[in-house]
Amino acid sequence: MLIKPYGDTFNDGAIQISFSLPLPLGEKSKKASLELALKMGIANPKITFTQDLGEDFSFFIIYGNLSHEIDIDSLKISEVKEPIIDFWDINRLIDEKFNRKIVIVGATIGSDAHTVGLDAILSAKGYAGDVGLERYPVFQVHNLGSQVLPELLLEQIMDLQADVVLVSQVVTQKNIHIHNLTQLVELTEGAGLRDHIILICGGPYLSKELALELGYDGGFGAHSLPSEVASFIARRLLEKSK
Ligand code: B12
Repeated sequence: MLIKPYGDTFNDGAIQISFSLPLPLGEKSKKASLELALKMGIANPKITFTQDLGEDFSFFIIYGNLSHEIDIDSLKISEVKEPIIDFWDINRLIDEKFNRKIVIVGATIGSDAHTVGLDAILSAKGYAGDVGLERYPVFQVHNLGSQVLPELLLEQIMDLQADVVLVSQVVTQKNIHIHNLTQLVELTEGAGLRDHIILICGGPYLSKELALELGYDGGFGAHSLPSEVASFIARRLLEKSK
């Protein structure tokens, strides 16, 4: 089945896009924005908003009709969500198996200062009505905050004897997240720790596939819930202890 976005009438392809150009606002940059829209397959492009950003940059919002369509039957979805384990079951299962608290260390690594996502997963308050990992009696959570260099995180992993390490990467400009995440894996491998910890990364532009590719046990993207992460940790811990 072929589908298109729609606005006024079904399958009219109506979309709105926005972008900035490295040109001052003027007739040339307006023409360039329309030409770019046409090249993107947007028919009848109209400029609905412009702004001079100063220093020879300009901003455009363009409305038009997308000519591309997508065959939804050809799409293969590989990310199947793992089932959630109930809060009380997680605490019971871990307590029965390990009879101690599981040490979780979390940080935002590199120069990344975005803490809201990591806090959403770790803090007792949680996210979207879902309690965070600090609320689970079987977890002992150490939230190291933001801008933790991978080398320092490694030290903390060793000092705190972490079972689980959660790292957040929100900034992906110039692939800085790939660099930071790879460095952390290499450091844990170098220290002979990789097989002893569960390493998880998260952030709005991360996926499970990318996480596995980079050598992580799991990866969580936009809108992840603490209960999904807690369930993943519980399942992984139990599998590893078999
Ligand atoms: C708030 C914010 C800031 C605040 C951060 C304050 C703080 N203490 O966190 C401040 C003002 C400091 C900031 C600064 C910058 N920001 Co900013 N920021 C945002 C903003 C508006 C919201 C982010 C947020 O809080 N989301 C809410 C949380 C709950 O969502 P989340 O992060 O996705 O987290 C969820 C999941 O991703 C996941 N998750 C996240 N981490 C983890 C970790 C683990 C282990 C797990 C399991 C799950 C998980 O679970 C969370 C809950 O579902 C976004 C734009 C946007 N609307 O998203 C830009 C945004 C993230 N920022 C951006 C940029 C570029 C910057 C700056 C570079 C800007 C600049 N030129 O100075 C600086 C960078 C500073 C630095 N050194 O990192 C870009 C990033 C683009 C990119 N892909 O690289 C964005 C997307 C804005 C944009 N559209 O350009 N920012």
